[in-house]
Amino acid sequence: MIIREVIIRKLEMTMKNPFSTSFGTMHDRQFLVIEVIDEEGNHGYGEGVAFSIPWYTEETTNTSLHMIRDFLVPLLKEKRIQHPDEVNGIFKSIRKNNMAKAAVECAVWDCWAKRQGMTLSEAIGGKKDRIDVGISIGIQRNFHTLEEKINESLNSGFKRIKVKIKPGYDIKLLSEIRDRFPDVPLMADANSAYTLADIELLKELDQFNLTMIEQPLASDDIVDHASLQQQIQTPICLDESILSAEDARKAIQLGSCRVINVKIGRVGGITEAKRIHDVCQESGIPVWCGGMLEAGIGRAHNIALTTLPNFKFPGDTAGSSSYWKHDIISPEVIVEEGTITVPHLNGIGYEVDFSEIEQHCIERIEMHL
Ligand code: OSB
Ligand code: MG
Repeated sequence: MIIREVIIRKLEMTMKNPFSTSFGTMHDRQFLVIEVIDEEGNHGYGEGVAFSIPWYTEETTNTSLHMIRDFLVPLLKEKRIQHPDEVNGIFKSIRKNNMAKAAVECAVWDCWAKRQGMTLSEAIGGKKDRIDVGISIGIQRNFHTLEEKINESLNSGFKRIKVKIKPGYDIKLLSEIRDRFPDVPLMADANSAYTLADIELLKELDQFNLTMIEQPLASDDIVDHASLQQQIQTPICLDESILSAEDARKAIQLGSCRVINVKIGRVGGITEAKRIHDVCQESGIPVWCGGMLEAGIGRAHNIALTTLPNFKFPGDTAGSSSYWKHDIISPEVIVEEGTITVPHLNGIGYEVDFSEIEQHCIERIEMHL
């Protein structure tokens, strides 16, 4: 396969509900849609999941666009790609910028799967026909609204609830949740809001029977997390700290976590996500698929990845209607009784809805290789 054309689109879509974490609130979601076209005329799609502000990692929508246009796409020129796993190596000379790399790599995966007449799940080596889904609920105005959101989510069948915590919005909140929902599978995500100086508070989390605590300490740390894990019972799940399979291996060796959240964008693509899956599986560490408030194309890649066997916990892969009035794929991603049925169409398994894409497109770049 040779990629002959790449179309980069920047989109902006308003979120149905603003999403708040320990680092800020998002109302509008900017993201990239990468379309690749091979020499036979097959099309593949990937989503650039960086936010417009660099508060989750250092990348932004615009840094991704720059990397893709000026460095990554030129590396694909005249490359004969036998298998999409090769893209990871083709991009190796460019450091980090994982979300930019993943956007292009995911488009190549989709294109290749379609060319082979396979679903993306089959191309990746996944086996499940349906996946379990949880929901991540952002920081709310007060406990009452959070309680309503949790009730709604449980009524729609989500298999676990994740809440965001931050200093001053933690112990009291979790104890209120546990009073009201004693048995719900519950986890908390701090997005790096604490340090080891908060050790006494972090120890108190053990009383809430959380399935795990996600990324309590610094986004680039695995050393303090190891020391924290020794002092608490609740399993630590790393998100921001794990950017590669090498990071996963080191974190596991140090005892920094007992679970890893895999996000395709954060780790630079599907190939690296599979490697992390495998490293974790060999060490008996379960993984689950995180989310980046994606639109449908990113969501479709997440669903395919989650069909790998060591994805053992429900993912943050809620359906389109949890985020958007209208998604950019058809049909939209639907969650029924807390599960998503893996689509049967080739590639990502959903049609791209160009009328929606055109409505939200604020920049378009066409590159002929
Ligand atoms: O840490 O997993 C995170 C949203 C934005 C930035 C970081 C995170 C999140 C979520 C929501 O938790 C994931 C989703 O529903 O897509
Ligand atoms: Mg997280």
